[in-house]
Amino acid sequence: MGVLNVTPDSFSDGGQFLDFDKAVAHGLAMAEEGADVIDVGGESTRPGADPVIVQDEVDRTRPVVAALVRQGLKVSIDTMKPPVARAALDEGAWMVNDVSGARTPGMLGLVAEKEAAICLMHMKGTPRTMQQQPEYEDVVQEVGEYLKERAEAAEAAGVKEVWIDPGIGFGKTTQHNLDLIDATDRLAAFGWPVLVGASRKSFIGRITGGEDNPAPAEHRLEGTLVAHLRAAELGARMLRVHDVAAHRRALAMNSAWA
Ligand code: HH2
Repeated sequence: MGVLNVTPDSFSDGGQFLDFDKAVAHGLAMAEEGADVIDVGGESTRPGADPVIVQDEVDRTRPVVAALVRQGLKVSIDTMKPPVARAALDEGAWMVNDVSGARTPGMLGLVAEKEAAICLMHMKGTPRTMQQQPEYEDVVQEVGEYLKERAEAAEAAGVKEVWIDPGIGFGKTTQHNLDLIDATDRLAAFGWPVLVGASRKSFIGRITGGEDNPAPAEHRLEGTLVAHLRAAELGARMLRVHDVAAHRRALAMNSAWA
């Protein structure tokens, strides 16, 4: 899954694809590089990000989704807001990728009605507050129980294709992120396909550059690849990535031993 942020403020590529033509060109380029799905988002969820009003988010994402669907691409819409999801689904999007686990009333019913897929992600708190000293008794247990509860709610609402995602970096310390990636097999054992998104996230910068001198987003590719290959080995079925070509090469090499 290639990341396409149509936002001014995403943490690693904010502002690069706010322009319609640039966004569509980047989506097509990622598909060319081997992305099976393009994840279009119109609101940054980086720690501390300000919420975006609904109409702005629709205006940013809808034309891009429509253009990519017209080109034959499989598109997901990264949103927590049912009206934004509806606009994208009306344009032919395949999946709603909801970082809040589809807790907004009406979201699950909408996805069921449109016969779309959903990705349910775990987040502790909101993007504004989530990195303020997150604590868990047992992070894997807690995230697993949450995802199971949300996936069962989605199925009860009539959604036919459900994906789950531990939400790397969403209300988690470095150690929580490492533990969750290492527990991909335990999450996969629930039976729903698992999506993992560690791409360029700040814990990778802290590990590879050090706590005092974290590596900036543009120097996090190697760390991202190692984290994602580990998740893939443990059963992740989709990886949400900014650097598609590098991931295709790394995955091809990794599978040479299979
Ligand atoms: N991470 C981000 C956004 N959406 N969706 C899923 N399912 N899983 C993730 O891990 C995930 C996600 C954050 O990354 P990015 O889109 O690059 O940044 P921003 O939220 O600042 O736009």
